[in-house]
Amino acid sequence: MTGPGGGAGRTDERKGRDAATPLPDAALAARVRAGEVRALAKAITLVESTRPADRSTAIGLLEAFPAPGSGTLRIGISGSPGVGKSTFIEAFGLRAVEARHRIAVLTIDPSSRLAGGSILGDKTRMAELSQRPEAFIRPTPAGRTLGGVARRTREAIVLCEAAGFDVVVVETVGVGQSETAVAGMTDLFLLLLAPLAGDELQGIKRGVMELADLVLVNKADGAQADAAGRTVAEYRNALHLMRPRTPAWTPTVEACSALTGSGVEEAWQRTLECRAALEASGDFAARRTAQAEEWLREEVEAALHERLREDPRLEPLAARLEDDVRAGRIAPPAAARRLLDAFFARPPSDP
Ligand SMILES: Nc1nc2c(ncn2[C@@H]2O[C@H](COP(=O)(O)OP(=O)(O)O)[C@@H](O)[C@H]2O)c(=O)[nH]1
Ligand SMILES: [Mg+2]
Repeated sequence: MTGPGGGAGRTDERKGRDAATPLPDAALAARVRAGEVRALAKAITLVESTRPADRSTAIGLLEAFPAPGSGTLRIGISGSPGVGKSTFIEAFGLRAVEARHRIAVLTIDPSSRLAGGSILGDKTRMAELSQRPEAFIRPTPAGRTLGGVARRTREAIVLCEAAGFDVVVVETVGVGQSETAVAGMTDLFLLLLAPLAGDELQGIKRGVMELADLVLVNKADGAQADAAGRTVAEYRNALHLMRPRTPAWTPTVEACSALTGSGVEEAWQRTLECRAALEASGDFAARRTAQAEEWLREEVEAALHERLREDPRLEPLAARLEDDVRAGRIAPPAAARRLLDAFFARPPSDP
């Protein structure tokens, strides 16, 4: 698929150029579909771009993949910074590759604004995996808003799948609402925890536990091995009291060590079992449908918001209304209504 020929890609590219209305994204789509990793990286850069002109091209590109991801598995992995997510994904990913999967890893770190730090860290944590031709590792720079990150990550997932990566892992730091966002765009959610120091359950929010299909207590090695065992027991008890996401699958809690590799095979097996159970019950298809619906809703809301914000004809009115709100001359809801009325009375023409 990724062979030097890239034959299919080149043919399509030529076809695209000969067509009456040659689209630059048609060529790119063909190269993505041919599994060209450089084209995939370029496509993801395109969908991440905040330039309005790039957005149109990105949408054109995504139109090539309207029904993404049949036969693929999207795994969300979350946990506190330093719990060992990247180290775990290295071991887990190599196991997936061994089972002849092609794995893409998208890392989101909403806590780091600066590109660089965590990205370099991830590359070194996934040193072996990142060298494998069957793996693709891509850090997602933190956007201005979590919603923005999630939107682009959905698009990156689709592009990875189109390029033939049948396992897509989305790694996110467990802060704020990032777990909920990631659980909403993946099929299966894996929560990584650290061994407990005392008897107290960690400050893990109940809502996050309820999202988890698999819970792994990492760093079950050396001096922390015993604590990890106790932690597993505690979380098993805690999970008993919660309602599982679906009757088809009872979330599992197990210990592992991403560093030594112990428990990683079990985690891979549990992943396959979970997938099989969700597929048999219809939950897998239902989660995919929910992902698409949620994506559509998010996209409508976000795109509407963007258009409103970027419409130059609204600027004078918006500035005036902001002044009026600041001066207490108009109530904010009334000002918002006036702005929206003006926007919808004069819809921006499509470029
Ligand atoms: N002892 C031990 N250390 C680990 C394990 N997994 C990760 N670490 C270490 O924990 C630190 C953070 O790991 P990293 O994978 O970057 O965590 P992330 O922030 O969750 O992605 C690194 O120094 C790892 O070597 C493990 O299973 N056992
Ligand atoms: Mg990491």
